[in-house]
Amino acid sequence: TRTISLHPCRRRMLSSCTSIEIIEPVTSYIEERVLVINTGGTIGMTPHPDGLSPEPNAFVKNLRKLPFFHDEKYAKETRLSEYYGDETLVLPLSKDKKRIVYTILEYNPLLDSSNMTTEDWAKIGKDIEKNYESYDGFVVLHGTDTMAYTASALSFMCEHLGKPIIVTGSQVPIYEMRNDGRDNLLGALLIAGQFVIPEVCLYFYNKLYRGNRTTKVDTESFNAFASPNLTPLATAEVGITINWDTVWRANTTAKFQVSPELNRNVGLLRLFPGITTATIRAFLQPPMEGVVLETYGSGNAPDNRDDLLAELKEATCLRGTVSPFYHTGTVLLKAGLIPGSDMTPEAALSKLSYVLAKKDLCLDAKKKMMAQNLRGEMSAELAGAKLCMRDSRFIQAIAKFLSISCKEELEAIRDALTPSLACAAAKTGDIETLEALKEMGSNLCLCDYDGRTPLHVAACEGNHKVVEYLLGLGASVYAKDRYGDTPLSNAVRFRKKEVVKLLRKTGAHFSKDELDEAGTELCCLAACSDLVGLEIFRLAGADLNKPGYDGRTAIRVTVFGYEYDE
Ligand code: ASN
Repeated sequence: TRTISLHPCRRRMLSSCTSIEIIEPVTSYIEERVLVINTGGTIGMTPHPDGLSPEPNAFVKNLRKLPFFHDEKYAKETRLSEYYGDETLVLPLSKDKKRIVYTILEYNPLLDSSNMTTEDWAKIGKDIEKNYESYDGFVVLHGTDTMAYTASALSFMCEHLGKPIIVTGSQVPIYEMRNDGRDNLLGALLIAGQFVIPEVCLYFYNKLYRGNRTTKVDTESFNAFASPNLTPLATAEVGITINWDTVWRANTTAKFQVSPELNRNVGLLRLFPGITTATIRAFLQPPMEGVVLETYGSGNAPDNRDDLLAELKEATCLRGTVSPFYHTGTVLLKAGLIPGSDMTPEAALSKLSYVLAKKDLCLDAKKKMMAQNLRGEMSAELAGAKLCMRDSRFIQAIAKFLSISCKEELEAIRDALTPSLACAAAKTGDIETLEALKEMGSNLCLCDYDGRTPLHVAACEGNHKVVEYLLGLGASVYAKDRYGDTPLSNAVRFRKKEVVKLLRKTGAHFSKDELDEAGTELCCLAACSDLVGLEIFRLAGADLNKPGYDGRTAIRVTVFGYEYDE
């Protein structure tokens, strides 16, 4: 006998058939279904007198002959074609014991991606929507020339996405002996079928990228794409490693839908030295409704060109990678342009096209939407330390809530939150939480908004164990809060004798000012016969013979009292 985790109808069909030969012993198969939408591109092209062009009705037939793309034996045993049709193939069993059953939907005509338009993007989107519930993942075969545009556009059109959509293709047709098409298609199928990455991705040369972060950088190399501002979501080397910290998750409970309307009255204008006002004016003429402006450096434009700025002020544009370090950068902000953060031009343009097509939004709402991070296409302006997030459910939950898109942002959020959390844990003596924060990659020596470190707090509380734990992690006994207090001065003030001893053992000491001022403090303690207080000061390194503000020492006050001298 053997168990096959199949679609119930197919299982019924198989069980009613007595002629199936049972070859393998008890095995449990999980079938994952992937829809491959073949739009064209080099991957399926063959040579023609005028150069390479797409070959219709050949792709499935050819894949069927390749054993690593189709397990004929399994297909026969499970009567795959009978159930799903001739366009459906099945990969050999994956390392994780999964069967990826994929169906190829071939477009007619197949296109070189240079011929693609927004209508083609909408068609892909609609086909995914139509088939969304029947498949676990989607692969879109596409030419490389405009692949980054399509991947970006799909990422915006697909709202509340919960399944992987992976766009791929190749530099060399799959039919040639040396080609990159086989690896790219196989990698995309394996990822789409086995991992729930709810993003529109681009897979190329062993790397899975967030689609709206990519750009084509090479026409000669198999390594044709780059994601300049975001690390890959996954790498497929000996094993497939998913970088789950970076994977984008829609912050929503809404159902998947495709919004296929796109506004075509958008443009991409690259500034260049000496660009004329006439060029800009002509470019901004109706029917143009939105322009992505590619600027210099970190978002700079000439600040001595009032003519140019006046033209831009008239328009509503989106600025490319921007940080207003220079005066030449702030002039554009003042002209009313929306900063585009680190978006690629492809992502900025398709986002603009998507946002401008929203009929129910006013211009202000559209502007706001342009500045928002909708699908992880841009990074929030947060500095991030280079630490690994590993497995923090708490930070993940916050990230999800805030719609954080990348590892750097997660790290920045963690670094902003954990000092306060660690201080709170130190207050309650909760070493377990401190340990969990440390596991997350947090630095427990960092201070909160008041400059207070967990060691300051633990010292106030006199929690010997926590102090010991923090010192063991390298917490500094010299850290000063905004009031200039060290953990030692805190421990003295709160009369935590054992902690004072421990801190002193670790090298803590009073500052020169504290030593100078200690005389008066000691006299006060002596006047109240506070022996414990005096002892703590002594342990902290104070000189009991130090005179107070009026020249008297604590010993003198103890022996004679204040009244005596008066
Ligand atoms: N011209 C082809 C295309 O974009 C290039 C390719 O796929 N490598 O369709």
